[in-house]
Amino acid sequence: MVAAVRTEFDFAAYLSAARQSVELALDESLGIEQPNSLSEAMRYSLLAGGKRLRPILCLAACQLAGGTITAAMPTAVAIEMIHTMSLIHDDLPAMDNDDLRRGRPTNHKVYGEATAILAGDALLTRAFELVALRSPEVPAECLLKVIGELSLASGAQGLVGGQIVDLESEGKEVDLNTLEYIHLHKTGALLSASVIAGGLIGGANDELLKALSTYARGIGLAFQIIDDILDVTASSDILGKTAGKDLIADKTTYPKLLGLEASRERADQLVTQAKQGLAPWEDRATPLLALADYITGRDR
Ligand code: GRG
Repeated sequence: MVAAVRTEFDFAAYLSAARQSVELALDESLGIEQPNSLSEAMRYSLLAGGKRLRPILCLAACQLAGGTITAAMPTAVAIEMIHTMSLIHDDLPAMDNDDLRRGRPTNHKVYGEATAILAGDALLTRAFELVALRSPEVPAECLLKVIGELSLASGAQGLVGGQIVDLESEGKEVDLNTLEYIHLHKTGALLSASVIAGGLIGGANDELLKALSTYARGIGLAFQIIDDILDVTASSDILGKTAGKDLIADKTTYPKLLGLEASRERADQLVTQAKQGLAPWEDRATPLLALADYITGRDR
């Protein structure tokens, strides 16, 4: 009798290959358009590196559901465009007023505020164009659902809603509910939409969509709790973030509200639950399980 051979999953190789294909697709998604200044500003931020977590989650969820990388790639690229747009606008003087992003001058520092706003607007609208008009392999009915998910995740019930509550909370002590609202909307919404959109394109049934949604919510929140922990522990560098850089006094964090130990436990619990939900899909869920550990720094 021949025993089934379970091949070891090489996450580093998986991540590197996924990133490479996403980078290529991102590069190809923007032509040299007129006016040139707008095109340059869009490319500057879209191709500025970054971990590409959202597109990779989208591709992995699509594959878990039984779909192909090619079918999901336009949506994966669209999601990174929405993410990039939100970073460009977040960095503006009217919002976080940041000079640096991913180790380079922010978009408005290089191109000026007006162009940065417009580059963000153009990336956001291009994202929806990609899904609606450049996903030939995906049935229109499915694309409509994907567009719905991305709209909800971007707007007042998603990123924009999280951002406004965050801005309004500046300098104030907020409670756990408000903190969680901010994180679930600013970060969780697009991470969830990435996984759900991938699942939809791959043909996931309701049971899988529900598990994917729980998975994404858990890792999204855990990602933020760990980010908060790093802000106060200054002990390591995780996911490219320099730890301990801002012990910002007026910012409410999980460790401030719950204490360090309880925050760590909460993050751990969320990741464990997120992963458990995908257990019925066994080996097919391996990339998403490994991504959960990577995103929440549990793989090091
Ligand atoms: C989307 C219509 C629309 C408007 C945007 C400005 C704004 C409204 C929202 C701000 C959202 C924001 C900046 C959320 C932070 C999300 C976050 C965790 C960013 C860091 O994500 P990583 O670690 O970054 O994946 P990289 O650089 O790796 O891509």
